[in-house]
Amino acid sequence: MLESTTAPNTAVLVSLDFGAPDYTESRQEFLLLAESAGVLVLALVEGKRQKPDPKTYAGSGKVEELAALVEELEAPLVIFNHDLSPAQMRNLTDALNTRVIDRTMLILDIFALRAQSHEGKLQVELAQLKYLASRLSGMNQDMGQQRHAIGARGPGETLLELDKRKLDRRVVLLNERLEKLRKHRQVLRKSRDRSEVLSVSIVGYTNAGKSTLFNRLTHADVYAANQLFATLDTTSRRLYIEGGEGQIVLSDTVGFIRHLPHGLVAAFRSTLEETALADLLLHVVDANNPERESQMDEVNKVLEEVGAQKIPQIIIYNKIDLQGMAPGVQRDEYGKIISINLSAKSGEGIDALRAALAEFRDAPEQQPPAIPWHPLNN
Ligand SMILES: Nc1nc2c(ncn2[C@@H]2O[C@H](COP(=O)(O)OP(=O)(O)OP(=O)(O)O)[C@@H](O)[C@H]2O)c(=O)[nH]1
Ligand SMILES: [Mg+2]
Repeated sequence: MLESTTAPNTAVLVSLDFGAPDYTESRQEFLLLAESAGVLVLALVEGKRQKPDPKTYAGSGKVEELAALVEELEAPLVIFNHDLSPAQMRNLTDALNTRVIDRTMLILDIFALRAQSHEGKLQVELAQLKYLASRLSGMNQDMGQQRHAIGARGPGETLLELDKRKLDRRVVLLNERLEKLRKHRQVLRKSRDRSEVLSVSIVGYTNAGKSTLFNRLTHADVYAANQLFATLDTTSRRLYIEGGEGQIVLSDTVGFIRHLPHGLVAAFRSTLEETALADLLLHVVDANNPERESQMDEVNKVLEEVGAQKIPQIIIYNKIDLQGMAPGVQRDEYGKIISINLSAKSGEGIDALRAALAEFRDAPEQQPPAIPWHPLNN
């Protein structure tokens, strides 16, 4: 609901360091998440702790510091880079005397902002309802008046008026609608299978450059931006590659992130299932990101959750223009393509990728995929 963000949202951000090795990256990611949600950051408050305080997460000293800052800056919102329990949320709301949201709510909000398709909107609403239902008690009572505020988009504004039964009914209804869409998708997929199309899905961490690569390959014009979760809906396009008979359909998908809210994975199951049914995955990695290894692990973890861990993968090391890396293909000792260095932005290395796709299309049996692949002439 982009139209609901007329006034800029300002907030104080809170990020606590519990000694995790990826803390710096997580903090950077948090800032980008806030920016992606359209938040104007008034201040970033940091601190070190051994473990979360059960009552207020941040501990009483930090909460005092925060309260003073919130008052001084007249901050209408505080966002935590962590997941808060309903009790913590309630205690913090009381102590800070302002609205408080956690990382999951922030991500859900970005999703609500970005959902374009009917299915995407239903999925986001379902995830929001499930999440908020478990946390009704932690919500600030004035949320009803803050309809345009971050964290209150989507079903948030009407939630407090709904009793639990109505809420459950809505969840059942949403599930039914999504199930119908899923069946429809299956029918489409069957006809696509019959027409012997090679389906290739672009997957990867958010902001890795998936949509830029998709546009580069298909000459499409899907939204690509330096934002987290710029893409929410799966887009598919036919890809023409010279030589060979079989057709290729390429899909751009939603990006993954560490600590992806659990309900979100469930809500996006049907879209992600599409990924799980692909013949080949192009796993796009921001080669320039110091956390690229852990980002790849995170992506593979989600792929496993949706049953896509056995699909052949080509790793795409993207953004080589930023590092001055050479474009090219890396193969293993059997000649199987492991990874390709390229720049979706400048186009360097794209020819190598097109050649790799043609190779996979025309001689899939020469690749040693983890699961038996159905040759096109099967
Ligand atoms: N320098 C450089 N920047 C790139 C390259 N590819 C993508 N980008 C930039 O990276 C940012 C993210 O690109 P997207 O294509 O939107 O990334 P995405 O993986 O689709 O992101 P989400 O949809 O948000 O998950 C944009 O600012 C792109 O311009 C590249 O090869 N080189
Ligand atoms: Mg994208």
